[in-house]
Amino acid sequence: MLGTWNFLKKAGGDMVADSREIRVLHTSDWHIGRMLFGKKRYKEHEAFLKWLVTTIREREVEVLLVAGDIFDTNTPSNRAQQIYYRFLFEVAATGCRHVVVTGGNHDSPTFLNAPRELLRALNIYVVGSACDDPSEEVLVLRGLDGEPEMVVCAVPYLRDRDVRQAEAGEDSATKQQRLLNGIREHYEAVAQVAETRVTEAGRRVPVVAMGHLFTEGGEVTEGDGVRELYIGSLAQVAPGSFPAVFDYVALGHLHRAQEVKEVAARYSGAPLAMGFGEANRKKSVTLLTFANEAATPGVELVEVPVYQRLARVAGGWESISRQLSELCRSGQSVWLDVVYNGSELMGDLRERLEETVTGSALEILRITNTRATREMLALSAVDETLDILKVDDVFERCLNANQVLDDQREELINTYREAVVSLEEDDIRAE
Ligand SMILES: [Mn+2]
Repeated sequence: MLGTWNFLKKAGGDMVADSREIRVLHTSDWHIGRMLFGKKRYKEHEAFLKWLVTTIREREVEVLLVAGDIFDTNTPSNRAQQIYYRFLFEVAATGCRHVVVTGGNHDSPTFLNAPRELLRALNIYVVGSACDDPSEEVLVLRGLDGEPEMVVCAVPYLRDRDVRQAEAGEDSATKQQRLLNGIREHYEAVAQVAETRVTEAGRRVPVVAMGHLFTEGGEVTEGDGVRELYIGSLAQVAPGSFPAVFDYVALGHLHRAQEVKEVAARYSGAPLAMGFGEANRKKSVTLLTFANEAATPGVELVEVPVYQRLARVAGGWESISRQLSELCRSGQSVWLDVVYNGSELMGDLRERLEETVTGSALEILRITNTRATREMLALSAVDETLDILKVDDVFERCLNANQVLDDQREELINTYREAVVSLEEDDIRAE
């Protein structure tokens, strides 16, 4: 189906100037291939992308922007790849004329970029990683008549090495400040190219930038896979860093849908709940309408259906068993996170829970027995939780709880630190 603008343009020349309108759908953070406590989520991704194709058709979307974290890992499984390519194939058959995909911190830039020439033939543009020449990130989208209809600055996740020269001996605050300066300069460079493209177009066309980054004041949720990355980090971009030429900035990286204060920028949020902390949060994609000469687009959040219900059940045993019975009666398939925090020390918690849900559509993915954890770690204060302890503290509590002798500790601590460092390196590689 043709978009309004093109339809009218075909219908009669005079109407064009007053009726130009372009509909853009902004989404991000699909994380195809992501698991939740060992459960695969392919079915949810398939259902979401099927729904997305239908939504693109029904809402007559002309431009689709996917702002990073298409995949959950830099080595997507065959099934994850199949889901992605099938979606691109299906979307290419709709009225959506342009698809822009940028890399996120979870994506492999080389993996995303590999088929870019082929995808280009389907009007799918892929920018997996930052380009040396900023003009390569600036796309001029053209209507069916060949005239420019929108300029997109397809900026992917900017890695340290993309924007900053490492210098010996710099401390972490300096390093982060340089990274932020580098990000700002990168956006200024693409904005400059975008302005030139608008001038060349000879009339006002919307300029939309993309990004995969953390802006100051952004909100994250426990267990959503983002918060943990930024503990103790200063690497948050000030919203004022975005050049004024951008009519809208389509962001990814934060998994909660939100607007950025002071500027026309939004996070579309992840379409699936990323963890149990998001169990009751509504998920959406962002539908933008750029009408006539108006600089700021109309924004509508289109709610994504829930394909797998998640629930967190917390409390003492009485409360947990009551909540579970209610969920059982609903007959719905529910994945559960059970947090036992009753006063009674319950050694057979797992058995009791399994017994309660047997034969129902409920499935328990995680059980936390805070009482037992507290005892094991010998937490000194009642309000001391794992969240506020550093990794080294946790291990020290563990050594204490197991009454490990002093002369054995040094070697154990060293081994533990090696394990932690290698995990962190895996995370860096996963970026
Ligand atoms: Mn993400």
